Amino acid sequence: MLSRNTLVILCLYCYGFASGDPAEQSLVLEPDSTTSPTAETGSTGCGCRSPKRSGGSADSGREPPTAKYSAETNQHAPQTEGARRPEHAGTSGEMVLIPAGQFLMGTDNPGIPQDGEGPQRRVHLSAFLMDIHEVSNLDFEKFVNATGYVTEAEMFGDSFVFEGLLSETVKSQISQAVALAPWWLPVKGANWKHPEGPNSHIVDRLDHPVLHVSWNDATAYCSWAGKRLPTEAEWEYACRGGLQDRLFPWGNKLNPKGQHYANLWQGQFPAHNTGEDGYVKTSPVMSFPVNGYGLHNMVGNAWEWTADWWNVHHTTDELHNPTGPSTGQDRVKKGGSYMCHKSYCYRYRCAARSQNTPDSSSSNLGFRCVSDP
Ligand SMILES: [Ca+2]
Ligand SMILES: [Ca+2]
Repeated sequence: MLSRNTLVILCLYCYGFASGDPAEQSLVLEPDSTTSPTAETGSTGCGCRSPKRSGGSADSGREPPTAKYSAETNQHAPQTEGARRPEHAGTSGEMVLIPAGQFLMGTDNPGIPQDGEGPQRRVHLSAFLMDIHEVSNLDFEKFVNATGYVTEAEMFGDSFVFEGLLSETVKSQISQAVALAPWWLPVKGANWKHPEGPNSHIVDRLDHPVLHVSWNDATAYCSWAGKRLPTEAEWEYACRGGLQDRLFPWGNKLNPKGQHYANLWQGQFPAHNTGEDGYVKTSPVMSFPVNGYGLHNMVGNAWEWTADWWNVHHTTDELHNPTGPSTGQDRVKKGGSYMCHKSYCYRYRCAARSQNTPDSSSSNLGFRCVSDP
């Protein structure tokens, strides 16, 4: 049986978190060894200090999609498209070929240096296939129906949920919180089928990313589907969509021509999310414009597990198909989520990264799979 009560990272939504077996659950905050307190300029103490770059430099020159992505247009968008198109939502769902090539992984201008975003180094990759969207609730439901799989959150009996998603009734039943990230609450009965606890359901969001899945759960799903989790290098290469040295999958401007390209947080975190991009929670996995490789939501919406162990020190040697450290305690996750705001968690960049223990789960963490062609 896996033990996951060993780690609760300093800033849960930025870094990682774990809840323990109810019988022995104790949320213990540990100093984040990867974070230098002196590097903090914000008040969060979570390693999410404001980045050095404004992200306003020249964009890629790639033609932006013509559709305007805003709260208004997204509310009228076919938000159940993924759920109504089983060819995209099942385990035989659409994948896209990511061509073999080389790219510059990481950055020499890290927004969050202690995360090990740098140094920039050249990486060569073989071609691979990647899911065009995050694994949806409907995808995961097919897996569970076919195999009887029980997720770790279900076995442990709880998972972490962002306070802003919870009803007053649920919140009133919770006495624990995480001191330095009080917006994360351990909710009994929260799991992929009940994202905000027992009284919540996924029936109205089958085309949204599955949440509350651990790295172990994600690995099990991908294996069942004849796929695997992407390495961090594969994920980042795919995120960049063929562009070189850009912040985001579409370029350097967060909102080109005033349009939203990802499901992030607008407003003041954690008190107020304006939902200017159309969503205050997750969005359908097929929402927002695709990047140059045809991939949706590589940044934002749900964080995505990768196969690699976490490490913040990287060689500058040119590597071919790197698979990360051979051992570790945490696994790498990429892309940020709908909870990311520049002031607290500037991690919705391709070079950004964070980590969780492999048995952790939460209301903003999902995954997608890759396979070899
Ligand atoms: Ca949003
Ligand atoms: Ca994502």
